[in-house]
Amino acid sequence: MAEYQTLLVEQRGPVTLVTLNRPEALNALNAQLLSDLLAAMAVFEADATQGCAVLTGSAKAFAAGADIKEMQAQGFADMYAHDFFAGWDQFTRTRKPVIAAVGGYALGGGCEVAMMCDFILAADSAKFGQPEIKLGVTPGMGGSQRLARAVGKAKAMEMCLTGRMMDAAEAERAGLVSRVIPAADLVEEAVKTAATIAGMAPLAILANKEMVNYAFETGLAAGVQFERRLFHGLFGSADQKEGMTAFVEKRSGQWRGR
Ligand code: CO8
Repeated sequence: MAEYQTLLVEQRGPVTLVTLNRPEALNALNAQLLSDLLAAMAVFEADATQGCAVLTGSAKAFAAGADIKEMQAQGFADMYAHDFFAGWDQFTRTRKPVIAAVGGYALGGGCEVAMMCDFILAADSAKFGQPEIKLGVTPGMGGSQRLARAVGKAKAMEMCLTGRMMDAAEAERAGLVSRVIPAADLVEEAVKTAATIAGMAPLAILANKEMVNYAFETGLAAGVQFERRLFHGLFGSADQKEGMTAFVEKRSGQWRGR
């Protein structure tokens, strides 16, 4: 496996486990971390043995935000000319599923990266927040948009305007996270969930992810049409024949990814 300055990456069977590893800065997101993560995601995407990834941090922090020390001295011209952090858009274009396993702080950019993943599993210790207002700025990696879509206007607005944190139980009630897990079991449960996904037919994994994401990009009628066309398309795959035949024959499907 490749070595990264800011990440630990391991393969657990069909699951790529990516651990953010800047403990000295509570996994604050800097340019090196973005570059490492995009490189690790490219390897994950290209490896046909890997079906799902888990992105996690430490018990104390998933990530405490974008690196404030890296941004502190930058002016508008620097940020705009270099389109600061636009590379994170590339992370959201990962076609295979990525689960965020969040323990401890997911603040600012940390919360935003968790929301860029396909769903969030939270440790009971997790804390989510968009505290940028306390720094005189706003979310800058999609937080205002994804949080509002996830939890609705009232909570998103309150969190952005006050910077207050949401604990795991509130985040689950609000729909920000899919499940809350005892902190000690978080990573194992996330890897187990990822392995379940990775055991599905590869084309169906891509199609399911693509169509659920489409729900956030378009209106209902266009979304339903998009879903139906992808559904129809899968009837051109060997794995649809295999999956339905396996059901009738009362056995597990043997997927070919085509
Ligand atoms: N950036 C840089 N360093 C950080 C960050 C950060 N976001 N968070 C923590 N650290 C560092 C601290 O400076 C400290 O370093 P040192 O030991 O050298 O002083 C070390 O990590 C440990 O942190 P603390 O001592 O503060 O630990 P505590 O347990 O006392 O507190 C907290 C933990 C509450 C998480 C606290 O560290 C904190 O409030 N961190 C900042 C949270 C924050 O404001 N996040 C938002 C950042 S802005 C942002 O994310 C904008 C995203 C959009 C950018 C997109 C541009 C297009």
